[in-house]
Amino acid sequence: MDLHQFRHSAFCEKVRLVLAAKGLEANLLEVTPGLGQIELFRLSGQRQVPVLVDGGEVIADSTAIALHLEKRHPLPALLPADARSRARVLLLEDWADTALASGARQALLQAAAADPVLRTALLPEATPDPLRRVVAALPAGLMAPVSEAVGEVLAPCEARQLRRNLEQLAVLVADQPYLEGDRLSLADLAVVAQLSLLQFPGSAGAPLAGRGVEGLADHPLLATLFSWRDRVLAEVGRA
Ligand SMILES: N[C@@H](CCC(=O)N[C@@H](CS)C(=O)NCC(=O)O)C(=O)O
Repeated sequence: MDLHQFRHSAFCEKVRLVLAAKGLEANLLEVTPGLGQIELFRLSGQRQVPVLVDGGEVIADSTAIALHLEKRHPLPALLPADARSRARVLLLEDWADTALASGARQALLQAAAADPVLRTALLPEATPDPLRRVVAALPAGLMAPVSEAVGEVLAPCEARQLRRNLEQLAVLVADQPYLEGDRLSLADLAVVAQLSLLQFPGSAGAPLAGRGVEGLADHPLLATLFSWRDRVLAEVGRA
């Protein structure tokens, strides 16, 4: 299998986690933003990552990929057999992929505008060194209005709602190992993937590991949530 990806995309991380949970391996092919996406369009009919090529099948979208893998490799199951439980998993997964994903992405971009280490580490692998240096040297005062202009800033009420939702998640995992039922599911993996944008796990390597969005990555009420995230990563062998 080939996984066309962006290294730092949470949706690609979600697929990598599904592969890891099922003990599967895929060649990770880094897509160059822009030019590489034209190739991706030729391959899949759309330009977003992740795209999985499995034999003759080309599958775009992290949920479609997860469902494809679940069908091809049913064990260990990431979707419960019970219909109600499965419905809760799919609803949670969709919440993680939409509201949580959008809040986490905007919060990270906002944090990166203020943190030169964060924003250079997030640049695509192929970024030439001179451009990296230019990006690192951009003053935060210049970055903020650009982020605002392209709508990539969380309004204070959205930032508050993101924090509250994360606090609710922390309550859910404080005394149970999984978001739904008594085994790992797609809901856990979808949430874990997005949480990695807010506080980068050890596997992100230096200088990203442990860094993240100030006020969330270091929020005392969210410590349980990030420990749960690390435990889930360890369970799929990604600690
Ligand atoms: N619903 C899609 C979302 C995928 C997505 O948003 N991918 C982003 C990277 S995180 C992307 O490819 N962005 C590039 C673009 O839109 O041009 C999924 O679950 O896979």
